[in-house]
Amino acid sequence: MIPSWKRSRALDLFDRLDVTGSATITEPDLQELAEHTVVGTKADPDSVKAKAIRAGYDYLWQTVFAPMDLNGDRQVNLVEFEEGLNHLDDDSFVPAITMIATAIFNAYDLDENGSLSQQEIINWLGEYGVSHQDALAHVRDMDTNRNGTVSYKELVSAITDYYINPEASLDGHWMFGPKRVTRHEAPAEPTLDLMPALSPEF
Ligand SMILES: [Ca+2]
Ligand SMILES: [Ca+2]
Ligand SMILES: [Ca+2]
Repeated sequence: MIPSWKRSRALDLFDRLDVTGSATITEPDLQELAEHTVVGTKADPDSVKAKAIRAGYDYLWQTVFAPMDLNGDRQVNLVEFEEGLNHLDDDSFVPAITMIATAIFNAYDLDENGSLSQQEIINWLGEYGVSHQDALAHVRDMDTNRNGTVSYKELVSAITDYYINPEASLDGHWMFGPKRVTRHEAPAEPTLDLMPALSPEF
């Protein structure tokens, strides 16, 4: 059972998933997200890698979002979404997220060496409008064994942790779009805080 979701996280995710701006999440939203990801990988649209990405988002729709549609209009509105999130269980969510993470990992591991280098991650997140600096910060977040690259295991645990652990500080939302607020942004008011932008625990 996934612990209850913070409303702010739920709202942010809803917004990212609703790419068509219809105030509902629909199958075409997921298809558009898949296509955006395919374009980002620069993989041949007919390649096995591209098909795996589409299959991941399709599976996510079928197993996670379609069941949230309580009134059967093939759209998940915000009320249905929040209700659905709070009844989500690992059995449906984790396999779907893992499937997409696997597809993304394979598509962006361009040299197929089984890990994502800093440059491969910069290529990937750059497609979502994530800055070079933020992409490097993501690498540091995900690279838990600090060997300078992100393994498949590190990637999947970064993504699943974000959704399953409400206290997780890791940002897993880039699967669904650009990072919007970063911890590197300058404070609104000048302060005397002289701490470095990256805290040592990262
Ligand atoms: Ca509905
Ligand atoms: Ca690689
Ligand atoms: Ca690593």
